[in-house]
Amino acid sequence: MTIGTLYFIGRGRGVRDPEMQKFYIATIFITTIAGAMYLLMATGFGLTQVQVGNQVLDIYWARYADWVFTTPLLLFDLALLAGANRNTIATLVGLDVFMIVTGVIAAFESVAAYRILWWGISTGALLVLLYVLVGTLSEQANRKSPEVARLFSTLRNLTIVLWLLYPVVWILGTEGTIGILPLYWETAAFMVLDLSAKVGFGVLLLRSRSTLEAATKPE
Ligand code: RET
Repeated sequence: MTIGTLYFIGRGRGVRDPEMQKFYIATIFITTIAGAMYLLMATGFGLTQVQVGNQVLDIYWARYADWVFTTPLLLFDLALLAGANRNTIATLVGLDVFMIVTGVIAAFESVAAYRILWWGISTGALLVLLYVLVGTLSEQANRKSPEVARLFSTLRNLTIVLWLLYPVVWILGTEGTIGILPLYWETAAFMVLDLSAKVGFGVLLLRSRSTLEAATKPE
């Protein structure tokens, strides 16, 4: 995450246009926040325990602290690229924060059945969010130049695939209480997802300055 941050700072050097700077600011914050939250998890502070029946679950709460800030920033990047209006951005960010907060409730709930219930509510919000991404936001992106529309659809598809895997890892992992995926493998899976959804996403987004320039120009 830190290497990603430094790389994004490097890419952003010399960008003077305030509209274009938004992409760099958002993307740099994404990996900076994630780096800090991973440090928190590595040093043990980001971990807590929740008792569910006679099971004690290890919950990395720092994950949620990361996601509640970084996922809106990722959506902001996508919305900026698509040239979305404020209402669309507010809808996406609102759904996203709702998804993460209900995910937090799922993680801290001590009745196993209610954990699954909140997981379902959170997953429902994710599906609606992805629907807005595929519908409204894609429509807006298609009004942009072909290169912008192409970059948008690449990043949108990456987002759809990766984001859908989070609830799957969660329910199969320790949080889901079925324990198909032990904590070690769950942690590894989230790490790969986080790196791809943040650093991979950022590398693709900030790869071409001319595409970002085209995205910030009015249609
Ligand atoms: C939780 C659990 C409850 C159900 C759902 C979840 C979704 C999480 C998502 C996280 C995305 C994180 C990203 C991080 C940074 O790159 C909270 C796991 C639906 C979609 C993209």
